[in-house]
Amino acid sequence: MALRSANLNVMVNAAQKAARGLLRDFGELEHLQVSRKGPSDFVSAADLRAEQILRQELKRARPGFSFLMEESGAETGSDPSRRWIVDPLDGTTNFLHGIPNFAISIGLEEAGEITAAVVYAPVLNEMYTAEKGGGAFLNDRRLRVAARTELSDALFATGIPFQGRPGHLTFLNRLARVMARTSGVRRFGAASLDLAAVAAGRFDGFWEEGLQPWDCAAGILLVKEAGGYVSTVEGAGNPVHSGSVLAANPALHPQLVQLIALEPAVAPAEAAPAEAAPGEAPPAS
Ligand code: 2AM
Ligand code: CA
Repeated sequence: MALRSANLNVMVNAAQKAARGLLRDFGELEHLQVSRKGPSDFVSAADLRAEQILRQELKRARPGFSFLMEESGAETGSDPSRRWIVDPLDGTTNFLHGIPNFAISIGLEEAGEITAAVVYAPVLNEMYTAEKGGGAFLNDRRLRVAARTELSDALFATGIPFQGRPGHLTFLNRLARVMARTSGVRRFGAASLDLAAVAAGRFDGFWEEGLQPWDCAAGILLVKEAGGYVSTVEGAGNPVHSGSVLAANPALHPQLVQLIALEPAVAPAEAAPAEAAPGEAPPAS
């Protein structure tokens, strides 16, 4: 295992402490289906409790650092050049539905650059860590992005623009192109873990737009420290604060950028409906 810096230790310890509450709440969820308020209020409360623990722990260890947190927003400390970027529960929808693909994500930004990262998926017992120049790790194992170089062999992850957000048709056109040329596309619903999976070589690449810094700051450092490239979907620019993220190994990164940038040949909405196979519902008309 790599020697962790004092800051990374603070981040790991805070994540482990907050995770205990999340695990307890995740276990409680199944009993809540009949409660009057419903499970989504319960999940919001779980999210807030986790954020409070993270805030407390990080502040106790580093009193002057600033914060950017999903629930409580930005807070400038006595040291404005160092900032924790925190998502207490990435993959909230998964959590709400009893799907264990959720994580705590903590990035440390120093002078505008992400220098340390923790993405912790407590149910999966996966602790991803990285430090600038020090490599990326899953628990004790050093990570390396996948070695595949052909789009046709490659498996990608993405995120679908969520309710109320524009860009669905653009997304569907891009998805159609990537689906047609690659080994497949997955959508797991937690951007921090999608990026961690790129770092681990499980996915060959990932793209998503409309993300917040707390969804992706830590995951981006994981990919870079595992030898991958990360940019915006357009292929240039800083992805952390633009919310547009494209990550892959060095061979596939330019190929994915190019494939996504192509003009649509046929809009998915224009495609002819397929005939129903035996045992399937007929296509809606
Ligand atoms: P969240 O679970 O913390 O909300 C999935 O596409 C990614 O988008 C997740 O990392 C998710 O983080 C983020 N996201 C942000 N706002 C969202 C919303 N309203 N609905 C679904 N996903 C959202
Ligand atoms: Ca999130």
